[in-house]
This record gives sequence, structure tokens and C-alpha cells, in this order.
Amino acid sequence: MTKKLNIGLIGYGFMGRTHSNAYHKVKHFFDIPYDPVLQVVCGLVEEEAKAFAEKWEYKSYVTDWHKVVEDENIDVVEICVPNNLHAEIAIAAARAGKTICCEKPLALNVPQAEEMVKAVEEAGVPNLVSFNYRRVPAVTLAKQLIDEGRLGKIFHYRANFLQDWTISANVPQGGMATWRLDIKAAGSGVTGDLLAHCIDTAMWQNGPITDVCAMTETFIKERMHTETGKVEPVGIDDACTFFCHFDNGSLGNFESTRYARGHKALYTFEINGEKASIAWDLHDLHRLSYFDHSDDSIVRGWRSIHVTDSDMPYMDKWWVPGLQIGYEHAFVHQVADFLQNLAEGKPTSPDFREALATQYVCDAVLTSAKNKKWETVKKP
Ligand code: SOE
Repeated sequence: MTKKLNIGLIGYGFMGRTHSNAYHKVKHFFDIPYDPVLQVVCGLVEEEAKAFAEKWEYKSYVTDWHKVVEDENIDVVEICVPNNLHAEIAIAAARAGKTICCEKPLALNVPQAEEMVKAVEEAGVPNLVSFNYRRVPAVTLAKQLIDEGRLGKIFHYRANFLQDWTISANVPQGGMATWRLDIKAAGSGVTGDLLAHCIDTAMWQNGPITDVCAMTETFIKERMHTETGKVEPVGIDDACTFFCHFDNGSLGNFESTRYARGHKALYTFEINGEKASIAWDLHDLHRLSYFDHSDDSIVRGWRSIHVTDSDMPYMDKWWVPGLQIGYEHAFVHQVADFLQNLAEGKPTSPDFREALATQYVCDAVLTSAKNKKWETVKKP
């Protein structure tokens, strides 16, 4: 009989839903070595935690996260709360011997992230950071094509993550719905929230980033704070653009903003190599654009690969060729890989140490923007 694995979820917002959904779906589509049991959800507002537990079929709910971490019955702690709470919960969970999956970015800042890495490594507990886009099949396929050498030497990596939801000055900062705008809860704006995704994927596909040159802007300088009811200065970056060098000699060009009217979550990347180029777009996430210079010149051009065939990453587990999957499936893949590796005693990427490397890049980006100078990225 498959061993039960008891899950404790801390945080019932958007990310709490993506992780819960993944645990529900994973056993139906993947041959996983465990039977995940949604034991307990923790959230601040009792009524909401109760409603979440009922809807997502958690056996119980609590309002104090210590109860999840201290519960001997819990095997895996899922951290889906604002960034300022990641470190305290993860460190306590590591000391309690729990397996941990933490939402991105790893922490509020570098010192916290380093503490978290130390805690999980000292405790020897399996750990993962939820950079979900790596496990979109087309993104995984892009990594495969690069690793196979199909692009040859890489010259350029460019990525964008564009949104438009904070353009109105009436959007408040702080509180459950808009903590991403509050520097104390988020640590940074688009750099930690959106560019962290792009940086994680980029370094996974194209290797370490060595130095950066950035600019940031906060377009709306004051917003009402939900918790104090007062208009307060905004401390986060609303937009960020940076250039960088990769260790392999290629040049990087990254942009993120929450002020790109018309774009809701447009994450795109394009990679140009000596032999081929690839491009991907989150709004069309099951397709990978590919240009191969070795094609006969009369048929050479950008092709659009529909990533649904069973020999493409993860796709043998879903429907039949031609039928596509979506955003939430990347979280299912993440859980499937995590549980498989857990059973085999292997780490799952990106672990806390790998996410620390992304945190170092984010930190260097913010420092560079502040000092208006190139900044060297610390090595993990
Ligand atoms: C912000 O709007 C956000 O929800 C991020 O926090 C997520 O990480 C990203 O995947 C989508 O946008």
C-alpha cells in the first residue's frame, strides 16, 4: 500500500489554491510513490480558514502556523504566505524535521535567505522553492533543447514579465490582497515577485548571472495602507529593467513592470544561439517558437511547436497529442517531481540553495538601481 504523506498548508490565498489543487490532481495523473493527505490548512481568519478547508478537503484548520510546524503528524509543510513570513516558518519547520516547499521568492532579503539555507542544510530536510514556470512543458522543453546543444553558443537571453494591475493610485498597499505592494511584507516589488521567476528560469537554462546593471521606478509614491488606514510612502519598485552578463559570455536583458497597460501576466523569453533561437510566451504557454538555421533555406523560418506530444516533457501523463494543458499543471508537475525525488532520497530543483542564487541576483539588481552602478552578483 502507498505510504501516506501528511500535508500542512500555511496560507490560503492564490498560491494556497495552486498548491492544494496540485496535491488533488497529482495522484490521478502521475504514478507517485505517496498518497498525499491534505491534513491541515492554516490561515489568519478563522472563518476563511474553515471555508478553505471545506472547499479543498483539508481535514482540519488552524489559525496559528506554529501548530502546523509542531504537529508530529505533519510530514510536509507548504509555505504560501507573504514573503516576510517565509524565513521564520521555514526555519521552525526545518528544526522540526519537516520536508518544506516554500513559495517564491525564497525570502524578504538575502540575510533571511542565507539563514533559511543554513537551517534546511543543518537539519538535512528536503526542501524546494516553488518557481513553477520551470515545469511548464514548453519551458522544460526549451531547457532540453539548450542542453542538447541545439542552440550552440548562446549570445542573448531576454525576458519580460509585464502586468498592469497597479496602475490606479486607488489600489492600496498592505493587507491580504495587496501585500505585494507593501515593502515590509514583500521585500521588493516586481524584482522579487516577477523578475525572480525570469531569473530562476534563465539561470536554470543558461547558467549563472555574474553582474548586473539595473534601473527601477516607483511611479506612484504614496498609497493608502490597508492596515493603518493612512496614506504612506510606497517602498517597492513598480518597474525594473536590467542588463547582465552570464558566466557563459552571453548578454541578458530583463524587464518587469506592473504598468504595462493591456498585459496581465505576459511572461516571455527569447534565447538566441549560434545555431538556433527559441522563444516562449506565457499567454500561449503550450507553444515553443523555434528557429533552426540548419533548415534548408527555402523552408527556413520560425516554427511553432505545439508541446502536446507524449515524448515532450510531462505530456505522456495527460491527454492525447494535440490536447493542451495550462498554468495549474506546472504545480502538479512540481509536486510529482518533489514526491518522486523524496521517495528516492534525491533533491528537487530549485532547492533553497538554488533559490538563494536568485535572491543574490535580485539583491544585486536593487543595489545597482539604487547606486546607479554595475553590481557583481554574490555566488551561493
Ligand atoms: C503577481 O501578480 C503574481 O501572482 C506573482 O506573485 C506570481 O508569482 C506570478 O506567477 C503571477 O503574478
